[in-house]
Amino acid sequence: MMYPTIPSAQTILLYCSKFNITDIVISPGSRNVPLAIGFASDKKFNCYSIVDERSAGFFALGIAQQTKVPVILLCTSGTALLNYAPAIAEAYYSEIPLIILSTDRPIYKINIGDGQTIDQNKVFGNNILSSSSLMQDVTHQTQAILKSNIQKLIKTPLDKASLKKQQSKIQDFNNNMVSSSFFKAIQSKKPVHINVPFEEPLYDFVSSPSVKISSKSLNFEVSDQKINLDEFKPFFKKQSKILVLIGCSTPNYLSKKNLQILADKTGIVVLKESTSNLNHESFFGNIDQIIAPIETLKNKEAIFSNLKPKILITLGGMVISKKIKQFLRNYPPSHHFHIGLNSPNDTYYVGVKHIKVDPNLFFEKILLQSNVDINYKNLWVEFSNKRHLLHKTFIKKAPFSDLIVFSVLSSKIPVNYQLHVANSSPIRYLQLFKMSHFNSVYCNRGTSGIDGSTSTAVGASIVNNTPTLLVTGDLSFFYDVNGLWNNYVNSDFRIIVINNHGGGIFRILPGYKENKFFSSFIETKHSLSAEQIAKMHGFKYQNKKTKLGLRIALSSFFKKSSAPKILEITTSSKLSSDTLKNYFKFLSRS
Ligand SMILES: Cc1ncc(C[n+]2csc(CCOP(=O)(O)OP(=O)(O)O)c2C)c(N)n1
Repeated sequence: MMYPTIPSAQTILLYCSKFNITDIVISPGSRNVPLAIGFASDKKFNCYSIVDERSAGFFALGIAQQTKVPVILLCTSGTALLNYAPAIAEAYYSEIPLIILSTDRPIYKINIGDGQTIDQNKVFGNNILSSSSLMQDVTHQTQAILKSNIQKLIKTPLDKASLKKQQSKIQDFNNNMVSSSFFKAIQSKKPVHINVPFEEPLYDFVSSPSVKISSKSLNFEVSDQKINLDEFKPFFKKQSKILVLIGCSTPNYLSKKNLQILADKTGIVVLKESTSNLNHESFFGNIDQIIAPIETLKNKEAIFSNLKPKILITLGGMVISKKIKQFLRNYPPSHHFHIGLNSPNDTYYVGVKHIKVDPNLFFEKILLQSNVDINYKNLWVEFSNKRHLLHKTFIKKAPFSDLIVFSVLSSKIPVNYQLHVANSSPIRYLQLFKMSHFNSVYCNRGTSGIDGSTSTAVGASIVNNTPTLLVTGDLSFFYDVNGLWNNYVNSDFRIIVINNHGGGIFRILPGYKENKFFSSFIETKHSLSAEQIAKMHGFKYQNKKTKLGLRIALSSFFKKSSAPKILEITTSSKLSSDTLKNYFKFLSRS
């Protein structure tokens, strides 16, 4: 192992070892050489090299999304750091832990005309859990510091003993800052930023560290005991309409036993989304399919009032369906409890109460003994069954369009694949199909960006144990094409690009009206294809334009191959939006 001679660089490396943070995504530069080579020279670190920092940010997010352990992002000084911003915001709102290490010039070289410098402090504003800067070591290049010393980094007059004392204070400060930032990222599952100033030379290394970090171990245990669950029991005593809504979550968020309890407890209505990753056939998985048609009915007030829950329980993260948000805002529950260690959102404006415990504990101690109105679920079943039959009838006759692409995909994606879906219409279309056999669906819903889906999927694919499929729209795909510019795309990686030549979502969002500016500035129509990109990055490529063609392509698409594959499906955005509108009209039939 090569330890940089700079004490603060050693400190970071030692704390990474101590906290077992081993995935390191490095973007090239000069200022970050001490850390980049320090990490790369130690076998315990898995180092990944990615040039484009925007892509590197999402790649790291993909890894941490799977492992739930912070991933280090390391970059040089200047604008490099700013390119992490989209991934950091996504990580912050999706509660995924990242540790951003930006290396910097010493403070006396900033804003004086030195190259590649910006003010790197707190650049992510409020979209990050914490931002801090380490103190510059005064024993490294003492003479260079003294030459400027405007900021009085070194107190003079100076002798050996005083320098040692000053450095010891700096070491304590840095130990504290690094360990507390790491602790926050691990504990809160959110991103943190540490800015680290280094003076040159940057290429000096030794074989063992000279700094000492604190040997104190930190307690990461979350104490459930502090929460008195009994105080919530009265809410669940009276016969109640209870609705559980599961947002973005992971497959094992609830134990199998509790999932079964939730399904069997007659009367509790469970709504889930594609990204909930908690499945049971008695859960309602196609929220928009149930709710959207009701909105057009004459007696919608009466129906929605009956479907309105008394108690809303939310689990997991972000909810995708706009329809459920509208419904619960217009017909608010009396109580909203958010269960789990992640942050609650007062999405429905009723004053969410956060029960910060492992959901399994809540289910065993409270929900098992709750008193549920058994007719409530029957009402949901009635609506759901009816819409499902209409859905099937419509799909049989519908023309080849984005909706039909998802209908075919929903039954053809092998269960052993991990599925990553881009924003925004792909994930919304997917929600219309029963995917209850599928337990591994991910989408960047923290901030719903189209800027990092490919990079995230590639990052996730290198740590999950299954093959990975990314389903994306054309704009999202072209936006994040640098997600393929790295050496980590496995041969079993698959991409399906649904190319409707622009942002098809804008034709299906409520309020859309065609006008002469729409095509250029909103839909951003284009005639690009993924073919040359596939060629450039060594992917096998096919393009299909019909349902039969798609079926034929899918029959071999998932088979093992020596290279990754892209399947581009060309659809018409006008026909697709018309078909979706007709679909919801058809579902509204009484
Ligand atoms: C970084 C970012 N910029 C802009 C948007 C707004 N936006 C949402 S969806 C979308 C279009 C996506 O188009 P495409 O990927 O082709 O999928 P389609 O809607 O056609 O299915 C845009 C621009 C966003 N979500 N994120």
